[in-house]
Amino acid sequence: MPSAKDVRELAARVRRGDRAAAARALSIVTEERPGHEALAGAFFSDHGASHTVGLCGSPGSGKSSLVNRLVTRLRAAGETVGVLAVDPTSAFTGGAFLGDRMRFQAHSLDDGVFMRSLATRGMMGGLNATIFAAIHVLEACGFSKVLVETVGTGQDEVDVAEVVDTVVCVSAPYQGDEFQAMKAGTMEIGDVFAVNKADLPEVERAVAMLKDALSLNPLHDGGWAPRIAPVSALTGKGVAELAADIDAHRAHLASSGELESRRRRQLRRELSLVLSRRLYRDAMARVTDRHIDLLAAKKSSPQSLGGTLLAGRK
Ligand SMILES: Nc1nc2c(ncn2[C@@H]2O[C@H](COP(=O)(O)OP(=O)(O)O)[C@@H](O)[C@H]2O)c(=O)[nH]1
Ligand SMILES: [Mg+2]
Repeated sequence: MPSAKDVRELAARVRRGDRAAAARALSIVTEERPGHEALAGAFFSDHGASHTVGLCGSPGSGKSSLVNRLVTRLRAAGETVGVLAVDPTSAFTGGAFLGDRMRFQAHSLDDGVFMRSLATRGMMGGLNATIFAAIHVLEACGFSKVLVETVGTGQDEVDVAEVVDTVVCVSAPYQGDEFQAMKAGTMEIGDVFAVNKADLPEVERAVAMLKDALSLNPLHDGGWAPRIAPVSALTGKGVAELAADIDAHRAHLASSGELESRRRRQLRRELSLVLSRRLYRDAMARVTDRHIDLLAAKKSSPQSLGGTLLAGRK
């Protein structure tokens, strides 16, 4: 168990921009190693320091390839970028194209970029409760943008829209993704819809279908009309426009007052996750054989005992 002093020192190193310290802090909070709660608590005050952007979509839609391209673009615009990929499959091998791999290598040598794959237990490409602390570590480390790549299955413990400021839904033609998107409820959460692989034919049809589907949706809170961005991570075409749409959404959040409500929603969710874990753990720690005896003898019910245990009574 790290001491309070260890936690303070590690947090201070991360705040000075120390990448090795950030990597260590990320491992502790995402793998829930001893001391993770104290450490996550130490980073909490950095909530809101970065513009957080989630990229979600089916495996194979090209999220990692797009992240690679976006990082290049953001760096050229003077931003620093932290990336968390919750990706059970490809992680950051850099993608299939030679260009992808070269870009990835360039990023790994760049001090203004930090990429970390969180292919940890129980995460099938969806987010879990540790994502908030992981983001705060990168915020503390000073990155102006934090990108979160996640499949977003709709059945995750945590929904990407509860976690980030801007949600980018990534789809690609030929995947039937247009339909999937509508089914999984991503139509409601996307602020920007990136239709990737625009170098392939069929992209126009995919864009038209998305437009149709979106026209049925009311505007988002604060009056934002979701944007559709055809893009090719292969050729780079449309990446600048996609980056501009992401920034336009951020500007809209600030000017409409919606940023504050999204951030409050993030805080509420983060608190609820901490509460549910703690309540469960604390109540379970009070369970003894005597409780099971009561249940076996039908002298109590799990519902009634549950209430007693939650109230802290034995
Ligand atoms: N033609 C084409 N292929 C792409 C494009 N972007 C990604 N791909 C390919 O699609 C596959 C999946 O890409 P990846 O970035 O790993 O997708 P992810 O699973 O969503 O992260 C890889 O073989 C990529 O090379 C694109 O813009 N055009
Ligand atoms: Mg990926």
